[in-house]
Amino acid sequence: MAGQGTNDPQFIAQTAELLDNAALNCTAVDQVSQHTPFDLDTAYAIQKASVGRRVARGETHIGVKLGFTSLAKMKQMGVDSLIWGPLTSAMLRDDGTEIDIGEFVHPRAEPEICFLTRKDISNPLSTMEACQAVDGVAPAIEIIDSRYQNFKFSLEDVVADNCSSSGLVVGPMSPLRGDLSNLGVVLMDGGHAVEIGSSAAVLGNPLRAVVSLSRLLAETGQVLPAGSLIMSGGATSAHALAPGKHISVAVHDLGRAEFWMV
Ligand code: OOG
Ligand code: MG
Repeated sequence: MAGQGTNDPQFIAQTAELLDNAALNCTAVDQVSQHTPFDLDTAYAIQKASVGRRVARGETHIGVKLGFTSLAKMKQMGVDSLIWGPLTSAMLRDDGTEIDIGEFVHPRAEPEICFLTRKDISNPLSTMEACQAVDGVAPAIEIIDSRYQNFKFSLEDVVADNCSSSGLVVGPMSPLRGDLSNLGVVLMDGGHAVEIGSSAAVLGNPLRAVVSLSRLLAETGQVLPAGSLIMSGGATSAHALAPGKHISVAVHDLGRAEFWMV
């Protein structure tokens, strides 16, 4: 959808600042596209500018996340296309740590599968090549936090808001062995299962997230350096967080990751 904001450098810079400040101040803002429509390319330009502001503050790139790789997530948020965005050093939290809810607007947790890359990725990979490009795989929890009121957005809005990226907790990395295509995934809140699914929910096999990402990198002429993390996308709907919650994810064969929200 083209619109007033499309390709307007001033609109791109201002919107990046608005969304970056909303994240810094933990305040929600109006959906940008409702005031000023803009297209998807412009949304990625805003994302790039807002991540650039993080980098200017000293954060470094640690990898990439994919979003809406499962039907559960697409249905929950009412969108239907895969999205992607950079992850930065400030987002990565230790497994088992306490995380302060005061750093977020209205955070939610998602059970994910995370990959660590062994090689630079810049060309389209087959599934076999994706296996060779990956050094390890881990159970992970993504903390998403939309900077928009009520977690309501269009596809363009959420891309501009760096795909709601906010935090990630990555469990122990294992070498890639065996089939990842149908591993049980459980998201627990206080030890009780609140979301139950399978790694199959993520594009039929989470390794396809690496394949999809390799195509996006090739299309946009970017290189994802070796040693990067790839978050393959929530396997189930996201779960709302509150202080006092102990959140954990268990993925069959891969183990667990957890944090305490305080
Ligand atoms: C956008 C982020 C989606 C996923 O794993 O599908 C995402 C959102 O739902 O706010 O991280
Ligand atoms: Mg996610």
